[in-house]
Amino acid sequence: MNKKMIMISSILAFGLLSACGNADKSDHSGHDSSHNQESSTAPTSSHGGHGGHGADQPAAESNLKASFTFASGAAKANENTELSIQIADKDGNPINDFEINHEKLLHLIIVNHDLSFFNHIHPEFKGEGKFTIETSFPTGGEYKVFADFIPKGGSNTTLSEWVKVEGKEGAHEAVKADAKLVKVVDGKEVELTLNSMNAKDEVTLTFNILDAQTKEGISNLEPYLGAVGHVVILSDDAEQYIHVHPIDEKATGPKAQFATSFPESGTYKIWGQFQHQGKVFTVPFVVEIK
Ligand SMILES: [Cu+2]
Repeated sequence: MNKKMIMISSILAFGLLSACGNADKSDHSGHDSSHNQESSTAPTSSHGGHGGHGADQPAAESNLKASFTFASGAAKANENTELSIQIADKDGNPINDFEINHEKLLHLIIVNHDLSFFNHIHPEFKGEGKFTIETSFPTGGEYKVFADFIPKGGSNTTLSEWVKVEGKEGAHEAVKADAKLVKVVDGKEVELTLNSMNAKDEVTLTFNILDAQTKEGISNLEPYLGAVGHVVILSDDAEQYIHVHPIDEKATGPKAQFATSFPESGTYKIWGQFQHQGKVFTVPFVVEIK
Protein backbone atom coordinates (compact mmCIF):
# COMPACT_ATOMS: atom_id res chain seq x y z
CA MET A 1 0.00 0.00 0.00
CA ASN A 2 1.40 3.31 -1.08
CA LYS A 3 1.26 5.64 1.87
CA LYS A 4 1.38 8.82 -0.18
CA MET A 5 -1.52 7.67 -2.26
CA ILE A 6 -3.51 6.98 0.87
CA MET A 7 -2.78 10.41 2.21
CA ILE A 8 -3.87 12.05 -1.01
CA SER A 9 -7.10 10.15 -1.24
CA SER A 10 -7.76 10.75 2.42
CA ILE A 11 -8.08 14.43 1.66
CA LEU A 12 -11.16 13.46 -0.25
CA ALA A 13 -12.23 11.23 2.57
CA PHE A 14 -12.46 14.38 4.69
CA GLY A 15 -10.29 13.14 7.45
CA LEU A 16 -11.73 9.68 7.69
CA LEU A 17 -8.26 8.28 8.01
CA SER A 18 -7.73 10.20 11.19
CA ALA A 19 -11.13 9.13 12.44
CA CYS A 20 -9.94 5.56 12.07
CA GLY A 21 -6.62 6.22 13.64
CA ASN A 22 -8.36 7.61 16.65
CA ALA A 23 -10.29 4.42 17.14
CA ASP A 24 -7.01 2.74 18.02
CA LYS A 25 -6.44 5.14 20.87
CA SER A 26 -9.75 4.24 22.43
CA ASP A 27 -10.27 1.19 24.55
CA HIS A 28 -11.70 -0.93 21.76
CA SER A 29 -8.92 -3.43 21.44
CA GLY A 30 -10.70 -5.41 18.76
CA HIS A 31 -10.28 -2.70 16.17
CA ASP A 32 -8.63 -4.16 13.13
CA SER A 33 -5.65 -2.04 12.24
CA SER A 34 -5.99 -2.95 8.57
CA HIS A 35 -8.84 -0.48 8.48
CA ASN A 36 -6.37 2.33 8.84
CA GLN A 37 -5.47 1.74 5.25
CA GLU A 38 -8.92 2.45 4.02
CA SER A 39 -9.83 5.75 2.60
CA SER A 40 -12.31 6.83 0.08
CA THR A 41 -12.51 8.72 -3.11
CA ALA A 42 -15.31 11.15 -3.57
CA PRO A 43 -18.16 9.86 -5.63
CA THR A 44 -18.07 10.56 -9.31
CA SER A 45 -21.17 11.11 -11.28
CA SER A 46 -21.99 11.77 -14.86
CA HIS A 47 -25.39 13.04 -13.88
CA GLY A 48 -25.72 16.73 -14.58
CA GLY A 49 -26.41 18.70 -11.45
CA HIS A 50 -25.30 15.95 -9.12
CA GLY A 51 -21.64 15.65 -9.98
CA GLY A 52 -20.22 18.60 -8.08
CA HIS A 53 -17.79 16.60 -5.98
CA GLY A 54 -16.21 14.38 -8.56
CA ALA A 55 -14.33 16.86 -10.68
CA ASP A 56 -10.95 17.24 -9.06
CA GLN A 57 -9.79 13.97 -7.63
CA PRO A 58 -6.03 13.74 -7.40
CA ALA A 59 -5.81 10.17 -6.13
CA ALA A 60 -4.76 7.34 -8.39
CA GLU A 61 -7.99 5.44 -7.68
CA SER A 62 -10.03 8.33 -8.96
CA ASN A 63 -8.67 7.52 -12.39
CA LEU A 64 -10.78 4.42 -12.27
CA LYS A 65 -14.12 4.50 -13.95
CA ALA A 66 -17.25 2.47 -13.45
CA SER A 67 -19.94 2.23 -16.05
CA PHE A 68 -23.31 0.93 -15.04
CA THR A 69 -25.51 -0.57 -17.75
CA PHE A 70 -28.66 -2.64 -17.96
CA ALA A 71 -28.62 -5.75 -20.13
CA SER A 72 -32.01 -4.83 -21.53
CA GLY A 73 -30.88 -1.29 -22.33
CA ALA A 74 -33.23 0.27 -19.79
CA ALA A 75 -34.53 -0.92 -16.45
CA LYS A 76 -38.26 -0.98 -15.82
CA ALA A 77 -39.90 -0.67 -12.43
CA ASN A 78 -40.74 -4.00 -10.78
CA GLU A 79 -38.98 -6.08 -13.37
CA ASN A 80 -35.87 -8.11 -12.81
CA THR A 81 -33.04 -6.76 -14.84
CA GLU A 82 -29.35 -7.52 -15.09
CA LEU A 83 -27.17 -4.64 -14.03
CA SER A 84 -23.55 -4.74 -15.05
CA ILE A 85 -20.73 -2.71 -13.65
CA GLN A 86 -17.61 -2.33 -15.73
CA ILE A 87 -14.53 -1.13 -13.84
CA ALA A 88 -11.71 0.25 -15.93
CA ASP A 89 -8.73 2.56 -15.65
CA LYS A 90 -8.64 5.94 -17.34
CA ASP A 91 -7.41 4.36 -20.57
CA GLY A 92 -10.30 1.94 -20.59
CA ASN A 93 -8.30 -1.12 -19.55
CA PRO A 94 -10.41 -3.40 -17.37
CA ILE A 95 -9.39 -3.81 -13.72
CA ASN A 96 -9.07 -7.48 -12.94
CA ASP A 97 -7.63 -7.69 -9.47
CA PHE A 98 -9.59 -6.66 -6.42
CA GLU A 99 -8.94 -7.05 -2.73
CA ILE A 100 -11.53 -8.90 -0.73
CA ASN A 101 -13.13 -6.31 1.51
CA HIS A 102 -15.74 -7.35 4.09
CA GLU A 103 -15.81 -10.77 2.42
CA LYS A 104 -16.66 -9.44 -1.04
CA LEU A 105 -14.86 -8.08 -4.09
CA LEU A 106 -17.48 -5.42 -4.66
CA HIS A 107 -20.35 -4.02 -2.66
CA LEU A 108 -23.17 -2.36 -4.54
CA ILE A 109 -25.43 0.12 -2.79
CA ILE A 110 -28.54 1.37 -4.56
CA VAL A 111 -30.74 4.21 -3.30
CA ASN A 112 -33.56 6.21 -4.81
CA HIS A 113 -33.82 9.97 -4.94
CA ASP A 114 -35.28 10.52 -1.47
CA LEU A 115 -33.27 7.67 0.08
CA SER A 116 -36.45 5.83 1.04
CA PHE A 117 -35.20 2.83 -0.95
CA PHE A 118 -31.92 1.16 0.03
CA ASN A 119 -30.42 -2.00 -1.36
CA HIS A 120 -27.03 -3.53 -0.57
CA ILE A 121 -26.10 -6.39 -2.87
CA HIS A 122 -23.03 -8.22 -4.12
CA PRO A 123 -22.59 -8.59 -7.87
CA GLU A 124 -20.65 -11.52 -9.21
CA PHE A 125 -17.26 -10.98 -10.81
CA LYS A 126 -17.24 -12.15 -14.41
CA GLY A 127 -13.67 -11.24 -15.28
CA GLU A 128 -12.42 -8.44 -17.55
CA GLY A 129 -13.43 -5.83 -14.99
CA LYS A 130 -17.07 -6.79 -15.18
CA PHE A 131 -19.51 -7.52 -12.37
CA THR A 132 -23.16 -8.43 -12.91
CA ILE A 133 -26.23 -8.91 -10.76
CA GLU A 134 -29.91 -9.40 -11.28
CA THR A 135 -31.94 -6.82 -9.41
CA SER A 136 -35.17 -4.85 -9.51
CA PHE A 137 -36.40 -1.39 -8.61
CA PRO A 138 -39.72 -0.73 -6.87
CA THR A 139 -40.72 2.37 -8.87
CA GLY A 140 -39.57 4.40 -11.82
CA GLY A 141 -37.29 7.38 -11.40
CA GLU A 142 -33.69 8.04 -10.66
CA TYR A 143 -31.54 5.75 -8.55
CA LYS A 144 -27.97 6.23 -7.49
CA VAL A 145 -25.75 3.17 -7.61
CA PHE A 146 -22.48 3.04 -5.69
CA ALA A 147 -19.79 0.46 -6.41
CA ASP A 148 -17.54 0.10 -3.38
CA PHE A 149 -14.35 -1.89 -3.88
CA ILE A 150 -10.58 -1.96 -3.41
CA PRO A 151 -8.43 -2.44 -6.49
CA LYS A 152 -5.43 -4.66 -5.73
CA GLY A 153 -2.74 -2.53 -4.14
CA GLY A 154 -5.07 0.48 -3.98
CA SER A 155 -7.38 1.92 -1.40
CA ASN A 156 -11.09 1.92 -0.77
CA THR A 157 -12.82 3.32 -3.83
CA THR A 158 -16.41 4.29 -4.37
CA LEU A 159 -17.68 5.09 -7.86
CA SER A 160 -21.25 6.07 -8.42
CA GLU A 161 -23.74 7.12 -11.00
CA TRP A 162 -27.40 8.06 -11.26
CA VAL A 163 -29.37 5.64 -13.39
CA LYS A 164 -32.88 6.04 -14.73
CA VAL A 165 -35.56 3.43 -14.24
CA GLU A 166 -38.62 3.55 -16.46
CA GLY A 167 -42.06 3.51 -14.88
CA LYS A 168 -44.26 5.52 -12.60
CA GLU A 169 -42.29 7.48 -10.02
CA GLY A 170 -43.05 7.17 -6.34
CA ALA A 171 -43.69 10.20 -4.13
CA HIS A 172 -40.63 12.27 -3.26
CA GLU A 173 -40.36 13.00 0.40
CA ALA A 174 -37.80 15.23 2.03
CA VAL A 175 -35.11 13.44 3.99
CA LYS A 176 -35.95 14.62 7.49
CA ALA A 177 -33.99 14.11 10.69
CA ASP A 178 -35.56 11.65 13.12
CA ALA A 179 -36.93 13.22 16.29
CA LYS A 180 -35.89 10.11 18.21
CA LEU A 181 -33.12 7.73 17.21
CA VAL A 182 -35.04 4.59 18.14
CA LYS A 183 -36.52 2.27 15.53
CA VAL A 184 -38.27 -1.06 15.60
CA VAL A 185 -37.39 -3.36 12.70
CA ASP A 186 -38.12 -7.09 12.41
CA GLY A 187 -38.83 -7.46 16.10
CA LYS A 188 -35.70 -5.59 17.16
CA GLU A 189 -35.67 -2.26 18.90
CA VAL A 190 -32.56 -0.42 17.84
CA GLU A 191 -31.32 2.77 19.42
CA LEU A 192 -28.56 4.80 17.82
CA THR A 193 -26.40 7.21 19.76
CA LEU A 194 -23.68 9.47 18.39
CA ASN A 195 -21.03 10.87 20.70
CA SER A 196 -20.91 14.01 18.55
CA MET A 197 -23.28 15.57 16.04
CA ASN A 198 -20.67 18.00 14.74
CA ALA A 199 -19.15 17.93 11.27
CA LYS A 200 -15.48 16.87 11.06
CA ASP A 201 -15.48 15.35 14.55
CA GLU A 202 -14.45 11.76 15.01
CA VAL A 203 -17.80 10.19 15.67
CA THR A 204 -18.62 6.90 17.34
CA LEU A 205 -21.97 5.47 16.32
CA THR A 206 -23.37 3.09 18.91
CA PHE A 207 -26.28 0.85 17.98
CA ASN A 208 -27.96 -0.81 20.94
CA ILE A 209 -30.04 -3.75 19.80
CA LEU A 210 -32.85 -5.10 21.97
CA ASP A 211 -35.60 -7.63 21.54
CA ALA A 212 -38.57 -5.32 20.89
CA GLN A 213 -40.90 -7.43 23.03
CA THR A 214 -38.82 -8.32 26.05
CA LYS A 215 -36.56 -5.22 25.85
CA GLU A 216 -33.65 -7.49 26.58
CA GLY A 217 -30.36 -6.86 24.85
CA ILE A 218 -29.55 -9.19 21.96
CA SER A 219 -26.08 -10.53 22.61
CA ASN A 220 -25.88 -13.21 19.96
CA LEU A 221 -25.71 -11.17 16.79
CA GLU A 222 -24.01 -13.11 14.03
CA PRO A 223 -21.21 -11.77 11.87
CA TYR A 224 -22.49 -10.01 8.76
CA LEU A 225 -19.88 -9.60 6.05
CA GLY A 226 -17.25 -10.63 8.56
CA ALA A 227 -18.11 -8.07 11.21
CA VAL A 228 -20.72 -7.24 13.84
CA GLY A 229 -22.57 -5.19 11.25
CA HIS A 230 -22.29 -3.03 8.19
CA VAL A 231 -23.13 0.67 8.13
CA VAL A 232 -23.62 2.94 5.13
CA ILE A 233 -24.05 6.70 5.40
CA LEU A 234 -25.15 9.07 2.65
CA SER A 235 -25.76 12.79 2.62
CA ASP A 236 -29.38 13.67 1.85
CA ASP A 237 -28.51 14.52 -1.77
CA ALA A 238 -26.62 11.20 -2.11
CA GLU A 239 -23.46 13.10 -3.04
CA GLN A 240 -21.42 12.03 -0.03
CA TYR A 241 -20.88 8.33 0.52
CA ILE A 242 -19.27 7.95 3.90
CA HIS A 243 -17.16 5.01 4.92
CA VAL A 244 -17.72 3.58 8.35
CA HIS A 245 -15.59 1.07 10.22
CA PRO A 246 -16.61 -1.27 13.01
CA ILE A 247 -14.67 -0.48 16.17
CA ASP A 248 -14.86 -4.04 17.44
CA GLU A 249 -15.56 -6.31 14.49
CA LYS A 250 -16.02 -9.32 16.74
CA ALA A 251 -18.71 -7.82 18.95
CA THR A 252 -21.98 -9.79 19.10
CA GLY A 253 -24.27 -7.17 20.65
CA PRO A 254 -26.28 -5.77 22.22
CA LYS A 255 -23.97 -2.87 21.36
CA ALA A 256 -22.34 -2.47 17.96
CA GLN A 257 -19.98 0.47 17.54
CA PHE A 258 -18.62 2.13 14.43
CA ALA A 259 -16.23 4.98 13.74
CA THR A 260 -16.83 7.66 11.15
CA SER A 261 -16.71 11.38 10.44
CA PHE A 262 -19.19 13.65 8.69
CA PRO A 263 -17.48 15.98 6.23
CA GLU A 264 -19.84 18.94 6.56
CA SER A 265 -23.05 20.02 8.23
CA GLY A 266 -26.27 18.70 6.80
CA THR A 267 -28.74 15.87 6.88
CA TYR A 268 -27.43 12.33 6.57
CA LYS A 269 -29.11 8.97 6.37
CA ILE A 270 -27.51 6.06 8.17
CA TRP A 271 -28.36 2.42 7.47
CA GLY A 272 -27.19 -0.16 9.97
CA GLN A 273 -27.29 -3.79 8.87
CA PHE A 274 -27.01 -6.67 11.30
CA GLN A 275 -27.61 -10.40 11.29
CA HIS A 276 -29.53 -12.35 13.89
CA GLN A 277 -30.70 -15.98 13.67
CA GLY A 278 -29.66 -16.20 10.05
CA LYS A 279 -31.56 -13.10 8.95
CA VAL A 280 -30.14 -9.72 8.00
CA PHE A 281 -32.11 -6.68 9.12
CA THR A 282 -31.59 -3.09 8.05
CA VAL A 283 -32.35 -0.17 10.33
CA PRO A 284 -32.35 3.37 8.92
CA PHE A 285 -31.84 6.62 10.81
CA VAL A 286 -31.65 10.24 9.69
CA VAL A 287 -29.49 12.68 11.63
CA GLU A 288 -28.80 16.38 11.41
CA ILE A 289 -25.11 17.23 11.65
CA LYS A 290 -24.16 20.74 12.79
CU1 LIG B 1 -21.63 -5.34 0.75
